[in-house]
Amino acid sequence: MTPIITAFERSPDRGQGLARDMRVRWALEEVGQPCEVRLVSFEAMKQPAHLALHPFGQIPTYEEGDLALFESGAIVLHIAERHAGLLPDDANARARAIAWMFAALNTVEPPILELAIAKFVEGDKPWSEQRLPLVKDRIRNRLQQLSARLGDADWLDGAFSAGDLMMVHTLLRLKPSGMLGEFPTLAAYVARGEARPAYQRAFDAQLAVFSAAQGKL
Ligand code: GTB
Repeated sequence: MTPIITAFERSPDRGQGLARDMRVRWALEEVGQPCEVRLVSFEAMKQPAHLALHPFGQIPTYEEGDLALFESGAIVLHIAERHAGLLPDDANARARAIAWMFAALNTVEPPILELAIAKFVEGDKPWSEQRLPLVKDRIRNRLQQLSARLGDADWLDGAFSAGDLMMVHTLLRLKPSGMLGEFPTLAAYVARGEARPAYQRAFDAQLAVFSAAQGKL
């Protein structure tokens, strides 16, 4: 059964692949599973039909037969558990790969999201200039720790896994800030992720949506 995912009709990132449908698209490409994509506007996301799929009125969602899922982490884990290619067979290595997925979402992503909020939501507040360096230092702390753990390995724990997919996509959100460049080990790690053919196919697919929407303007 071909799964259906949702994505922005017009992504605010202008097709840079930073929205979270990209993680799901990438995971599906890695395992060779085609999908249908239903595009939703910001308005439609807040309507009952979409809220029935996603209680917080966001993308991405994932439908497959009777199953409806939300949360990019849960969706990628579901894909990784049902198809070969994103989780190791060995039970302990599998558990560690899943731990890296959680680390991306619960430990590395929160300070990165704080930066987006500090810049785009709180940027006009009088205290914003004082807060920004603190937020950036919290990110640097995490990046330093992650960089030390990765060392000169290609991936976080053996072969590429769903943990790397989630971590690379989380780090990509930092690209516009230039902060990744301060950590060459992580910049190279992200570049390795981006160089994967599955990433490229997923990136091109989401960019095509943005380009088509631009054409309709
Ligand atoms: N925890 C959820 C998950 O991982 O699935 C978070 C989902 C989420 O934040 N979805 C966002 C959304 O639907 C899109 S991805 N927002 C609409 C709303 O809340 O009304 C977040 C995102 C948005 C924009 C950029 N960008 O422009 O760079 C990057 C990431």
